[in-house]
Amino acid sequence: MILENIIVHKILDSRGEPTIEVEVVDENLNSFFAQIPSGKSTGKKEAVVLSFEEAENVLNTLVKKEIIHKNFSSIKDIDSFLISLDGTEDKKKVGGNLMLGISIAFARALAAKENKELWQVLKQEFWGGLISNKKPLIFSNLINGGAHTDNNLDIQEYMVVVDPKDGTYIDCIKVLTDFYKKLGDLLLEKYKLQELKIGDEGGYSLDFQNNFEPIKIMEDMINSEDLADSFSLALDVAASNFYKEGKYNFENNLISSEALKQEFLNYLIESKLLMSIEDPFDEVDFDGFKMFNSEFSRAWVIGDDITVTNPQLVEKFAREKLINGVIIKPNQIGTVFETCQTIRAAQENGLKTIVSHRSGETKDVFIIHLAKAANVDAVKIGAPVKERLIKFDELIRLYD
Ligand code: 2PG
Ligand code: MG
Repeated sequence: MILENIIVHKILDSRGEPTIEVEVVDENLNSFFAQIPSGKSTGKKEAVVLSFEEAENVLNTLVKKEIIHKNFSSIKDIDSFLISLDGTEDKKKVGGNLMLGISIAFARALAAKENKELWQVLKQEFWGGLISNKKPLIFSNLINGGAHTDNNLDIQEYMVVVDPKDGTYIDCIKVLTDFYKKLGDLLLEKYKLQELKIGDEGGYSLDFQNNFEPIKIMEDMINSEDLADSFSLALDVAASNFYKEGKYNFENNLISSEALKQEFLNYLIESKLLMSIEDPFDEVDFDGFKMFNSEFSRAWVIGDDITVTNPQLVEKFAREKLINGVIIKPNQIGTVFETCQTIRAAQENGLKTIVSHRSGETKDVFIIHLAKAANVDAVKIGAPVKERLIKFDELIRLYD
């Protein structure tokens, strides 16, 4: 596969922040695009994000002359080339966002050339084309807190987890959307509000009595709507955002890792439907993760900031039993090849895999294709509103 040109465009993400879109042009002068999302609560070891101006400069002065008119036979081929061209640990020279944009747009060009869907090309190259019909669970963030809004919740995300079981996504997304609306009505009434604010990922944002209350409200609603068969609950604590010098600033108290663990233990006792907790501790609080993961076998203990979609870190923390599941975000690592390597490392080490959006999203549906190709356990895609709907629609198109 030979590229004739690569162009970078400046676009806005769902938060209205600038991000990049990469366009690659193939031998027949057809264009293929990739839009790159951005995170607000980021892990310290994520690939470096270049501004549009920096990305444009490095593309025109370095990357283009090395890549254009060269033949690349696979995604791994072009990604390995980009990785060595960059030559840094954190991809600061070429930029994780620019590299990922080229990588995804190239994969789309390859799929078009082979007359295949994007997910088929990914599956063929990284999973040997094995057929499977596993339908991922949907993690949908309905109440926002932490860095994604300005209410009093320390915990960043309160998600419902929807299991499509043997049904279609179109049906279960309809049930999810109704649930989301009813939850909004309930919150308006309960707190006597005129309107509800919305956080970065489309979830409701208001003040609560404490960090457990949203879990309780959603659990009661799942039970009263008779949905406990297919709905459960998950949290993304994103604990790095309230960790300072060895303590957690939780509900306005500075508490230890042990005390925070106790808090989550209580949640798991009081909520029968809570099944997954992401980033319960700071990304350097390895003891916290280890204690939690060994004591609470009932819950998925998910790494995100601690693993940053890095295959070595995922393997290390899986072996040391710090986590039993992992978030996969392509822009944390910066290439499709490494993202797929990370998923494979997770699968080989028996971890649950959740392919995830970012809080600053775009129209790009790459993660849904990745989820299908890799046969992952879950997709995390925010509330069923606004820009996030595009990903729900792609789920319906690819699976139903
Ligand atoms: C997270 C994500 C997505 P951000 O922490 O898991 O929900 O947020 O993109 O801000 O890192
Ligand atoms: Mg997270």
